[in-house]
Amino acid sequence: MSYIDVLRESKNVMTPGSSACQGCGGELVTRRVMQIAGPNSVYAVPPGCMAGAGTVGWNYKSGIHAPIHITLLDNTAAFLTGVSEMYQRKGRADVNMVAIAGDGASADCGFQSLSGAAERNSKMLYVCYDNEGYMNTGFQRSSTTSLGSRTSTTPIGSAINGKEQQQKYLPLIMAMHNLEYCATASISNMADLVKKIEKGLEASKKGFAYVHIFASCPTGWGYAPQESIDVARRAVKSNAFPLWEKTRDGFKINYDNKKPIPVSEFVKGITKYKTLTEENIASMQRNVDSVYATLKKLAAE
Ligand SMILES: Cc1ncc(C[n+]2csc(CCOP(=O)(O)OP(=O)(O)O)c2C)c(N)n1
Ligand code: SF4
Ligand SMILES: [Mg+2]
Repeated sequence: MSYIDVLRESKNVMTPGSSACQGCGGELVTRRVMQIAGPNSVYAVPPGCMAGAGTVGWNYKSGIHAPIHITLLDNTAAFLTGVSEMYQRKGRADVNMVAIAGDGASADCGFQSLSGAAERNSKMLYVCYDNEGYMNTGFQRSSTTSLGSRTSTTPIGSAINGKEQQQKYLPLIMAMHNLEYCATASISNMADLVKKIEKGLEASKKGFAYVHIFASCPTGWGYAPQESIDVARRAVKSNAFPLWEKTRDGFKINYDNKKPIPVSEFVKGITKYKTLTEENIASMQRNVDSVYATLKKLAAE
């Protein structure tokens, strides 16, 4: 079935009229993941934009047509492990266990819980929507925020010029947990994203599945809402966000970029990168090339 058919024939578990900003990448991720996993699922969503905008909805008039829990920021995977265990014991392995968590809740605050559940191979699909920051509380930097980004805790001024560190590459760290399934996806490549959520759900019946999704944020990053998909596409095309997956058969690059566009093309027009120096861009390019070279080697093995 084509991905259009999958989406057309599935129920929209998230009601229309969420209170996310226009053009929100995280909202698109949440809506699509829930559409594919469906209502026969238990969802766990930690505090963040998607808990606020998607789960609670607008004036309590919209929300999610499925059981959903707002976990703590730092315990999503541990919480869902308990729920998953209970459903197995009750003979309800048919119910999908799905976490939809931000980068802060996954790479920083909730990392211990995430890593623990992954190592135990707990049966669930864990989706991280990565908007590179703590957006819901005022755009603070997270460990996945990229170098040079302007955030509320890494401002642009005389003392510092945006974030001073390179971003943590969480998907590869997760792949090293010997998971049933691990992948990256982007809101710009929907056919690939749908396939990966389907594979992740299938793998979650055997153990832990992880999908890390690029989910650009117009409000926090500073670009027009209608540009979200284009920003995400440029991230993929420049290898700033490469698309790959790791199954039990090994690594595979799903979008092999023969002629990547330079990182300078990706960052163009995005306010959070407004004051990147040439040195910043060169450093980002080296980091991007180095991660991609590592992925190529892993995929060749
Ligand atoms: C332990 C703890 N610290 C801080 C908070 C406040 N808080 C709520 S949502 C949030 C941001 C979460 O960021 P992320 O997971 O990336 O999701 P996003 O807001 O970007 O969607 C923070 C810091 C909290 N709920 N719990
Ligand atoms: S601040 Fe960003 S992540 Fe949060 S709802 Fe708005 S666009 Fe989405
Ligand atoms: Mg975030």
